[in-house]
Amino acid sequence: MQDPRLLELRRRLPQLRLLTDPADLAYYGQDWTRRWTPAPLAVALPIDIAEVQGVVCWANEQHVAIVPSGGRTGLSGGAVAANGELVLSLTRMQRVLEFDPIDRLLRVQPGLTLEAAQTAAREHGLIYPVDLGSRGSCSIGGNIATNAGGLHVIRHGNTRSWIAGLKVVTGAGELLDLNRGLVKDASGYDLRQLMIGSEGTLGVVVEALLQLTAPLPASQVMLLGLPGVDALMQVFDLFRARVSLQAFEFFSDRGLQHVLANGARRALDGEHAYYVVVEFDAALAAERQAGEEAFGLAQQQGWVDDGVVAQSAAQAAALWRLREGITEALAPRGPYKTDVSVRIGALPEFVREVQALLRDGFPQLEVVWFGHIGDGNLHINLLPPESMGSEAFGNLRGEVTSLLAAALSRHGGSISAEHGIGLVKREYLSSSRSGAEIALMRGIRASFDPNGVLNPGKLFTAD
Ligand code: S2G
Ligand code: ZN
Repeated sequence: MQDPRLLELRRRLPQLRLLTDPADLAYYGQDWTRRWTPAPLAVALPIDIAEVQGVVCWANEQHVAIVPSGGRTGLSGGAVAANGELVLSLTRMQRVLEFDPIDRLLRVQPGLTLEAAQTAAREHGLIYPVDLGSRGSCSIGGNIATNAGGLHVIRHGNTRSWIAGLKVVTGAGELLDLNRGLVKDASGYDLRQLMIGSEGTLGVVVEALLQLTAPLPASQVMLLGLPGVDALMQVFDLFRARVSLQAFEFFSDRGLQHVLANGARRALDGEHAYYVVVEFDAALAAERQAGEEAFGLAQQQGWVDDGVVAQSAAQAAALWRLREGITEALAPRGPYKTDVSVRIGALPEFVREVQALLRDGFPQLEVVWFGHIGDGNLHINLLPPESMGSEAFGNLRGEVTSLLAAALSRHGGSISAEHGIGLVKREYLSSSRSGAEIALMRGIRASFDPNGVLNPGKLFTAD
């Protein structure tokens, strides 16, 4: 460790764990995007808020960029350190600090995994209702930085609905204690909400107050096979009107084929254009009956060709694996992943339009559709043919994204629904946000991080 800047950091914070071993730099310098060669200056693993503040103050004086880092499960490059930044990993700060039974608040450190937070909530007979497939490795701090959504947004909303308070260290090194668990506070701008989804560019999350809630009632899970995209919306509208939805997730037959090839068991005979996993409240016999009536009505209308109702928790889990297993099943093919949103009502027209554009423009790419119908959020994953080299596919990625961005602009949609902008989509930010909005966002960023040390190059093009 000869870099004088690191020697200065070591002098200031003699207890700070600081890694410079090449293997550590590689491990901590990347997230799930795998498109950039990790090349951080070093990795700092603070143990408390004081060390975080010390590192940020050092970074301002030494003009070193910082990449805040949690579980590094991001899909937009938000936690990538490829330009000599210092990775500020919060993984050593992963304790549950306190539970308040009256406010039903869990005070946690940012490095706590989502799964550990869910477990801690259950120990108090409550739930923390955000849920993602990456629950075992994603961190609460990272969920907050990207306003993570996941599988139950239709019932519980995104992460921002469940953060009752936040402690953050700003880019200037100030410690802010935001909202402090208040249900109501009309004393000016809600800086807590501004922080949520800011992708580590406004502040480093160093503590969070998670709002817990009563567990969901017993549920029923169905897998339905649908003939086409219009049926998707008809079935969604029908079930939404008749049962209390907990989740409504869809995937295309191509998605199912990959999950089956990856070892999942087929649950429905025949081939269907789309599949839906629908989960709804079913504690009462009347609720179960309403679900079965909805299923029967959808079949009568020709919106559902076939379906299966899970008869046990194990079978429900097996049906969910068909949806949750898509990311893992596609990973070996190095897909180009997208995460777009349009208004729910615009989905059928948007899907048809983009399907035609992709079919006509990129017939060589395999297209897998899946996502969260109830949130208007689609994950279109594009797989290159085995014969296509990474450079050729890289060029196509840009063309596909430009096509998608133009289609989204026509539908008033967003280039990023839940994964964030990070590095992957910063060139396309203007397809979803106006010049005036981007200028205001840059101004806000300059207020919280006057020297631009926090995650420079993320969210915005050249700072
Ligand atoms: C999902 C996970 C990441 C992906 O499964 O809902 O957000 O696009 C995605 O594979
Ligand atoms: Zn998703």
